[in-house]
Amino acid sequence: MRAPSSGKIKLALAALALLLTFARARQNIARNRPATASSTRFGHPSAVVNGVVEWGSYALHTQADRPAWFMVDLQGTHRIDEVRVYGRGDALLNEDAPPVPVEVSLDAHTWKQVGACEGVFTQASPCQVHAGGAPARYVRLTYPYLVLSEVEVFETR
Ligand SMILES: [Ca+2]
Repeated sequence: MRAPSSGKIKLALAALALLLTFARARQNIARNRPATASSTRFGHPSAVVNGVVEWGSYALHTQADRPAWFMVDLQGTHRIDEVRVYGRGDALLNEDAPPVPVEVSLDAHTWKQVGACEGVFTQASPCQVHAGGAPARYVRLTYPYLVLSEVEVFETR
């Protein structure tokens, strides 16, 4: 039996590394989950979890409900590692305004704030809130009004 060439070994190792990268890639558990909002001026809440950043635009613009809220139902309890929030692409949501609290809940009644989007966050530089493994079925953002492109949720491993 002939030993495999070093080229074949390198190719096999590269393929293995690629497989491991995909296996370890974090899955956005909010994608295509049921999403609701306090109101809709433009767009639709479902577009905030459609897996697409609406570059130069946005997915949902609520009314100025003071506070407006957006919520996604993960349809099961997960330990939340990170919530990532992509703002609007045509302007800034929170140029000089208070932070956007990020809350989690098991029942959509009792909420726990796990962090907040502070300062300016955009499509190219989304807000990243680390939730420390907090158990949650629901994730909610509140603000005087909301204009969002995408919300991603990642669980701990
Ligand atoms: Ca989107």
